[in-house]
Amino acid sequence: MKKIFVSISLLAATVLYGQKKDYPIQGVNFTQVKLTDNFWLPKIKVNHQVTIPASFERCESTGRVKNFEMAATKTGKFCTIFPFDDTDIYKTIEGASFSLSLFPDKKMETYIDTLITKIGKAQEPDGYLYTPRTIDPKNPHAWSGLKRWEKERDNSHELYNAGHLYEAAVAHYYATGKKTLLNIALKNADLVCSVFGPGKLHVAPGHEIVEMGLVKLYRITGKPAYLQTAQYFIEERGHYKGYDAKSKDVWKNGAYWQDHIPVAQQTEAIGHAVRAGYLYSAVADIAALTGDQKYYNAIDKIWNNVVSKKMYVQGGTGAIPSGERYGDNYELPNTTAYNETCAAIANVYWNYRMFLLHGDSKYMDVLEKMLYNGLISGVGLDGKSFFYTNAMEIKNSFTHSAMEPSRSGWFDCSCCPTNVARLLPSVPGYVYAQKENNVFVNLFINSNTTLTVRNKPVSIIQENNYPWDGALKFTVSPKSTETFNLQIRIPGWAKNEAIPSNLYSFASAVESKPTIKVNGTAAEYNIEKGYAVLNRAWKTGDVVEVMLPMEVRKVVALDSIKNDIGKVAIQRGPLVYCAEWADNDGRAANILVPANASFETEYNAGLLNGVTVLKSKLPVIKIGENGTSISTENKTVTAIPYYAWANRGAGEMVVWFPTQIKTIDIFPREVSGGIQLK
Ligand code: FUB
Ligand code: ZN
Repeated sequence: MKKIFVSISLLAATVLYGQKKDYPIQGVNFTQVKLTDNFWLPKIKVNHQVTIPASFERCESTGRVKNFEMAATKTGKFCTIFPFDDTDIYKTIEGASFSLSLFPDKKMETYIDTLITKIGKAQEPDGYLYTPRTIDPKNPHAWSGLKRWEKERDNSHELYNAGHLYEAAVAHYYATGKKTLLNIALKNADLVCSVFGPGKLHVAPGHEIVEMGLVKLYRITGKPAYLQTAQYFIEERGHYKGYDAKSKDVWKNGAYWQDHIPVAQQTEAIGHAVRAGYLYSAVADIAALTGDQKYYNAIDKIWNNVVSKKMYVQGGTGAIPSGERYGDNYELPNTTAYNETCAAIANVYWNYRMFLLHGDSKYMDVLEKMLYNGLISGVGLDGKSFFYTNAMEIKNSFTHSAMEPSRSGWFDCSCCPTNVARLLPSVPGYVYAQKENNVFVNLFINSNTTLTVRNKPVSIIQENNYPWDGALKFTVSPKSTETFNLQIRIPGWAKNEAIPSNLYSFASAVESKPTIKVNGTAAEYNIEKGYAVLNRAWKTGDVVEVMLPMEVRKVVALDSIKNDIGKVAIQRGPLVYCAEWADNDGRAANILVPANASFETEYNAGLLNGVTVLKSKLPVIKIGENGTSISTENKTVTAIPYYAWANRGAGEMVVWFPTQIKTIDIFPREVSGGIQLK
């Protein structure tokens, strides 16, 4: 299979169009990093073997594919629920394309070809591609409006569908070298660029992603219109006609769509969390490609706001079910936490771009937090059961109707499963990055890669047992001796920092510090922007050993988060832990973790595909049989990594543990409209 690397097309764009500005740091393409590990590689294989085929199957069985067939012949009636259902096919093609680069699969490739043929036939002659209208233009989907684009600002999702089409097309082109989907995307993008812009139609897209997609098309083609239109869509925000500056209601003031004030003036993450994450990613792209300082300022401020006031301890964002949106500062309720899986994915895209802009490890710390916790919790170990929302707490009494105590194979609005399908195979692309003679090591995953440093091949082999163990080994082999900086991320959690802000902190500091050896001898290094910078003339076979202390840590929240007062969360390495009913006699909401509690670690290969569990003898609340008395008894409690919960049926789960009886919430009834768990 032909593989085309991002760097080649970037180079082409630079040479052809003289474009100079870009991210100062360049990512290392995911195809260059061959994973050999026991954590990510099995997940990515399950994604290839189970998730992607299951998603395609659901796209067929629910009528999503049929919508394209009907659009081709302009007969029938749009037969699924949402006007963005086309995107499930695009996202699965994107995931499958990434995956094909890792696991060549003729059958999957051929199937994608048949889908692309159907997509092409559904495209109107001028490039318009949107089955909810094309099937029967006189009777479009109720959200679509009678005229093209007239409801884009609201909910038609025409440009959202376009954005996912572009993302899929670019992935497919890179993976296969085929231009079939790319040509469809370019035709659509040309239409979009001809319709929207100064002196043309004005709109702030109702659901962002078209901006990121256009930037990717720009990178491939170097065509300025794509970049200009992406920038234009960002600049269109903040001119919402219904804007009511006094209203705190995100529906009335435009904030749900991040359209309340111009992006350059935005300082707070607001509104629908997935929309926000895609917007902030695109703003980073535009900041990098234009060098415009106002965009740097805006996303830096928004990032600080999220990380210091709006992020759950497992990296989740978008706390509020109504509107799937960010809450106010410090509004992070546990019983009703929404935390859409797509929001975590959008934030991975955003944090990665922030790292490429600034070269600071704090962005990768946050990315790692989301990746290992609140993102992969969205997919079951079987690869075919998903969470749309990622709960922070499930109690045996009642839970909010928006909270999911158990996973589902698909949803009417199935954005999350197909988003997971595209994110997972791209994980190898987050391991390394480069800037001139600096090689950044961001993620610790067993892998082999060959990079080009100063025009010479340098191979790096990673060997570790991460995230279970903090011992990391890197074998660095330049073809011949070469001097460069190996910059290894020293995670915040290994330096007594729970998150790069004061929102969460470790209850007590640990003495042990990360250590680094080169060829067996303690290494000299500087810390720059969170990276240990090892500068030397590297020789073939040089071995770097890093030891990251992996004590079990108690995490406390700033008192401003009312819901976490008097409670602790548990973290070890990058993993946040939870207690689940299945390991604790059917309950978890009755567990106390007093200040002096300590945990033992135990690797259990047979549990949840192999996990390190934490064990401790802890007081557990017991309610007397007559229901009029309570007492505590000491029991051995087991905590599992948060990402692995809900793989053994529905029941209680807790992330934030009360430290004393006075902070335990024995039978919360705070929410109406709940569902009864068995
Ligand atoms: O609107 C398209 C997708 O559906 C959003 O990103 C999700 O939050 C869901 O509402
Ligand atoms: Zn989603």
